[in-house]
Amino acid sequence: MPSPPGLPFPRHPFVGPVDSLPETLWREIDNLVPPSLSILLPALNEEHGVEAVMKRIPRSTLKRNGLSFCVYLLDGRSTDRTRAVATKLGAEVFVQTGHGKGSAFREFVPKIKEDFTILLDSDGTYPPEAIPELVEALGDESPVVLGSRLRGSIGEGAMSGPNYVGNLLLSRFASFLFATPISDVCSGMWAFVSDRLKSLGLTANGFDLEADIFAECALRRIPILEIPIRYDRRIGEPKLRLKEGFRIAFALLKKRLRSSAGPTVQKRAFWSRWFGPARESV
Ligand SMILES: Nc1nc2c(ncn2[C@@H]2O[C@H](COP(=O)(O)OP(=O)(O)OP(=O)(O)O)[C@@H](O)[C@H]2O)c(=O)[nH]1
Ligand SMILES: [Mg+2]
Repeated sequence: MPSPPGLPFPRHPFVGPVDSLPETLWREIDNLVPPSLSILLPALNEEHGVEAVMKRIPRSTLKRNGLSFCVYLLDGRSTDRTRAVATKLGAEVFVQTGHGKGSAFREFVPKIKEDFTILLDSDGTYPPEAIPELVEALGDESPVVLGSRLRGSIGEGAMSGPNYVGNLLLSRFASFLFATPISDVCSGMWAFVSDRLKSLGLTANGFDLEADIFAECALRRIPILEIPIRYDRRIGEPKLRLKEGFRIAFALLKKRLRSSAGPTVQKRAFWSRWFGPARESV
């Protein structure tokens, strides 16, 4: 027998008197199961970064908040000690079969068992200390939470001038294209209610992952709550090149055009948003 919506585990097909337990009692039993969190760390040759990030995860705060959690390294077939370091520090390692950050994330999402999910880079740029705040902000009204660097603070040397302008322009472009405001579309720190995450039709393979998450949420009218975060200088070698900015802009445009050529309901919504309500044919 499936559990009622919102309850974390399926009921056992008990027979006899147990089966007739009142609904309220089932709810009380379910409330005793602590909510769970999966912390996803995509990594490609980040042996130093992953160590710093994992050591900074505020384990005692998470436990105090009643969250059970598991750390998963989403490894892009690193050739350094990334997997060994993560395993030593207690992460479960998942090695992707495809190429790119987006593809690693998409391969792993269907395997998520935990109620909530948090995604952050393993290069020490995003603050693991902010995980509890982002997860606490999740709820029915805010199933997706974004850690915004551009509304938060940026450490010295963490983001070059051209990179800052690029992030700002991409965020403005994304907001305009999807008629949905977002301050930092390329941020690598997101939190999700896992079921809502699984419902997104993500298609990104590389660094366009975050733009893809935003586009999918906008198209499905899933609200994104923004929380300002701090962004620090990266540990280790960057993998991102400047041309990725153009690739991300192109991916956003492609997704927007495809969606307006999609099912009739979506098409109507698109045209009526720009040109007023469509006339119904009789
Ligand atoms: N699994 C996996 N992770 C990757 C891959 N490429 C990059 N990553 C990870 O994705 C995260 C973001 O990559 P970065 O190179 O830091 O890119 P960025 O944060 O956009 O740019 P920087 O400003 O250089 O930090 C890092 O934790 C990388 O290790 C990949 O092909 N597979
Ligand atoms: Mg980075």
